[in-house]
Amino acid sequence: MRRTILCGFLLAMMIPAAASVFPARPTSPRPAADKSGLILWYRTPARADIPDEKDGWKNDPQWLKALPVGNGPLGAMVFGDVDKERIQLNEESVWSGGPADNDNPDAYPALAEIRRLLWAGKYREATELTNRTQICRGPGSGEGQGAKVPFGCYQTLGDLRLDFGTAGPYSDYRRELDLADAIVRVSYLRDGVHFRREVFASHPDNVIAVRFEADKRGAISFRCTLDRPERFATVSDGGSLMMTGILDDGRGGKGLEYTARLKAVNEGGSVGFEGRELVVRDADAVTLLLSASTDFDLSAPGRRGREHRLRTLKTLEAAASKPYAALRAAHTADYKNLFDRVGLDLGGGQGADLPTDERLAAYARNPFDHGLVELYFQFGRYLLISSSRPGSLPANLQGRWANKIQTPWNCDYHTDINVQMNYWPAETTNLAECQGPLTDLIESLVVPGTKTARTQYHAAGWCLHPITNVWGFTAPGEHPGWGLHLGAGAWLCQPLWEHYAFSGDRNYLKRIYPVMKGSAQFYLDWLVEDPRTGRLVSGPASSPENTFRAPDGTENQISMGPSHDQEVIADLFINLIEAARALGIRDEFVSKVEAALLRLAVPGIGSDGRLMEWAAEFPEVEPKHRHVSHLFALHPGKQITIERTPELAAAARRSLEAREDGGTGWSLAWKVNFWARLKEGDRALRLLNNLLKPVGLVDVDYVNAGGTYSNLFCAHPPFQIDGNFGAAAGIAEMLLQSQNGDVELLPALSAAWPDGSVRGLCARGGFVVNLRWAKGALVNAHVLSRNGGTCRIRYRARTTTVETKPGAAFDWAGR
Ligand code: FUC
Repeated sequence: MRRTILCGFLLAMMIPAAASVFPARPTSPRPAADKSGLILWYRTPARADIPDEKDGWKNDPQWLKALPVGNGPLGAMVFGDVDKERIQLNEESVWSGGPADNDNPDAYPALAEIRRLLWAGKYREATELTNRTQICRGPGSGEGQGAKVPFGCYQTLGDLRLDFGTAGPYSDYRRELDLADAIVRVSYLRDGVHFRREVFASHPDNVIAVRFEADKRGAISFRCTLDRPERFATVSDGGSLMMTGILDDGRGGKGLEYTARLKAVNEGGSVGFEGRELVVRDADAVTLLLSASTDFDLSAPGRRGREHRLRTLKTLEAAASKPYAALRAAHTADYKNLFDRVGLDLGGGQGADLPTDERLAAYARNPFDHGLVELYFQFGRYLLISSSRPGSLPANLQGRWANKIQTPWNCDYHTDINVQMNYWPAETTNLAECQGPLTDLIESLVVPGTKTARTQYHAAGWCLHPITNVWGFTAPGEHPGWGLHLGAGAWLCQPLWEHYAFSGDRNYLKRIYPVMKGSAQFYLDWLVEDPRTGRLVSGPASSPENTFRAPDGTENQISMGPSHDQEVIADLFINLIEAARALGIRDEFVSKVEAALLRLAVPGIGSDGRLMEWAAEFPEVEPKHRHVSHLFALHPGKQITIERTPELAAAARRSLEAREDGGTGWSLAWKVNFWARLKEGDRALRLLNNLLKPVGLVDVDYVNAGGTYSNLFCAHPPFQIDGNFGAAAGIAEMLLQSQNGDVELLPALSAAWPDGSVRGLCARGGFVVNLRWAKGALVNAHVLSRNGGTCRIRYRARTTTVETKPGAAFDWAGR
């Protein structure tokens, strides 16, 4: 059985205006969505004296207790130990490897035969040929162990280690991460003296600042140094410590160079250097400042050449010339400008009295501490602000925080769900600027992706597969089962379009239109006509990363026209047509895309009522597989909706039921969003609660044990940040949706949150929405229109249309 999923979306719906729209008072009162209790806090330190594993996938229990700070390019994990502090450091471009040519010219000559075999039902033969030909040339990602091959690996910058030379008892210990000002604080009492530390990563000054204070003069003494698990030398250099090194280029040669510099600014006492240690004696207060960089340059040929030695020195000197209070004030003002745009109140409160690790455990027993959901939501926003700023690299698999040399999956950019999910909250939770690095990365893929498209597939335009890195890797992976995801390019174009849909920024649209066009160009060449149906299909292709049992008995991933590819390509084509319309482009190319869109094969509904994952009803080998790629059109796509494609929405629901409510961290987060799109708030919350399940720090059950570590990092496991971002987006999606062309209020409010408010969520069309609800029903919506234009606003079955002026707001009570 087949249903068309496309026409519904293409029809613009006009719904007549209704009454009860009030212009807002000039200064609308803020709903009570401003919480002071946005704090992660703990009664014990993360221990600094237990070494991490240098490589691999095992969790490091102490590191997962530490607390993250970041400013975009720089990140740090603060342990807060008392006698020996450890601050593990990251810089965005500390990547081993280098540019490589992995495109495989053997791919194209085999394509036609693979397609023929697949259509003839000869899956075994097709797979054998695919496995031999549709893969990258050379070592590729090193099967996820890329540290020593050219693909490379995102790595730790190293550690700032402090030794206070103390021992013995202390009391009144507390460490916290305050999301309100993005500062980690540590305090304790020893021998009658109160010691306090503060750590933050300043975006305006591009340094990490570590402040030590005590309520007794001359009480602060320590020795500190910078080190790294490998490839480093630390020396004192004109009043600062300098750690330098050269990373592995994966070919036995010299990779990126890095520099990290540390300076101490003391009040009282003295600062000196002994060997590779910086020594502070008897100070009243001290500020340590750290700057770091590599010679990586995304826009340079070979992606290298940025001056970093002098730049890090200048950055450090500039920061050191400012009083600590000024540095701190600049940091908080800059951070708050982003963070304070959104407030969420789900009626939580009491739980904040418990340390966060205990709170998480208590929530698993009794999930009524809605303040924890507020905290988790805002923590997601905090992490995005901290790992992705204009001009930085995008947030990778661990955001910015990674403590190893060989990090899991190379801590790269996976493009078959993970990097996209990282950016789901950017638009809806009012952090659109933080999306900038993703746009830059995608643009940087066009040149290498054009070569890949040409070499592998003799196709125009650009393409990529399920992984990329900072070096512009666009070839397939080492095995087609996971590595032949050609839907990635279309999927990456979606956040580009969405940025325009939310902002209405035509200059941005002009900038990214060629990127979308290049991707569409590729698919026009790549799609082939299915001889049985006459429809256009993608293939050979996998449905990321799921396996089916083929009619010939083989366990297989490769087929023609899996639903996921068909859906992402449809999404791209639809968005491209809209983009062309918005830019007034009417040319032959757009006509070709329109014609291809109408010929695209669309997902079917199986005999069991589920949305089909493949073009045929293959049984899955792993029915609860973590990827749910064939539901892309439900979320983050928009082609399946309850209103316009009710049968497909019902089929998607069946598929979700069959996948059940478990999964890895990001899989659970995705399911929160799916259920929100199906407008089932309680089910969405159930998934969120599964994600908030505390996860042990030691054992890694990589497949099906997603949850949350005590520092609120998402457990894939191991730690992977996409679930943090996906869940933050999912919570927003429960409260506001706009993919349907209207601004829908409280579409998936859970009965567990009867009273609450949210401030500052964003809807497509440039609308910023504040909501208040009570007893499960909307009390008031306050909508600010950034760009003017028509706002069709909706609550349950009620809809009204408001013509807005730029900068003006209106109130609506849903009646
Ligand atoms: C994809 C997923 C895995 C993991 C990895 C980084 O391969 O299937 O679960 O998230 O990316």
